[in-house]
Amino acid sequence: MKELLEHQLASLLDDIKPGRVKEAMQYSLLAPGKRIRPLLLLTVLKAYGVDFHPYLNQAAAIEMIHTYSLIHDDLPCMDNDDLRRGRATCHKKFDEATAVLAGDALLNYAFEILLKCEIEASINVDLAFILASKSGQNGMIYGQQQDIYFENKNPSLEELQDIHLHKTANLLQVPLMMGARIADTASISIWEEVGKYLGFAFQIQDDILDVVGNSTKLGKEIGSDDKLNKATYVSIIGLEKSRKYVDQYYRKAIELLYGLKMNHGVMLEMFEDLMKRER
Ligand code: GRG
Repeated sequence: MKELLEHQLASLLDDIKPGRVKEAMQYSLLAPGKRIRPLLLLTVLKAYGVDFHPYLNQAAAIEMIHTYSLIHDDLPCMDNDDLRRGRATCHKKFDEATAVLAGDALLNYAFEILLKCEIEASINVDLAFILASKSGQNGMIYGQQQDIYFENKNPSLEELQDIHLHKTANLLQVPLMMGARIADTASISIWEEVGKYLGFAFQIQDDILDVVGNSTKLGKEIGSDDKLNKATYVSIIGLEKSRKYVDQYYRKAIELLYGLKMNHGVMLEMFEDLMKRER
């Protein structure tokens, strides 16, 4: 599944006009990311017994939006990071203008690809709507805004959770909701809920790894939250309680999965990998 996706990501960029922006798009998109979001879509389809092969472009579109967000998040005007996915960040490898444009280009190209897919038009529109709304100013971008706003401040756990919902969970909800729209439309809101808890767990795990993780395995510098004076679950309630929250949120997501008519084992396998993640 992952190899097919990697191949699709690379070949989709063949059609881009040559130049530094294309090189930067290739550099960041084809870097060794975990591909969690696109694999979640393909895994949901598999769990419902739907052939995932016709949906590789939808999966690739989600990864493009995710990669654009990482490129912009690393810029000096945001988190100012030097390392991402084990490599120099896009603006370090190229320059800031090229990195901004590569992010913008991936954002637009994601929708080009999605809208060109030859599937039923009403499903296509719904998939594009899910991706646009969850990654826009009512979703991921709002989360980024709040994340920046709360630097050097002391947010409450509720405020922190609101950041996590938008910055992280919203884009993890996308593949689950897209998969549901394709395979089991009536369950979209349950999958949205699954994505919310998955996102909460995933972000707290990320904050834990930023303190106790291994920079080589993670492919990025650790201690970045501390450097930017960002409050996290770990800084507010400590490591042990944060680990309990991770466990609790994964459990809530998994409980919801059992209420759905599909092959639970396929989905659980992926969730178990995520629970054990070290990067
Ligand atoms: C629109 C100007 C503009 C910026 C958008 C929203 C945003 C910038 C950035 C958010 C990026 C971010 C750090 C989100 C938190 C979620 C998270 C833990 C991302 C890392 O995801 P992984 O671990 O990364 O799946 P890989 O590299 O494996 O894909």
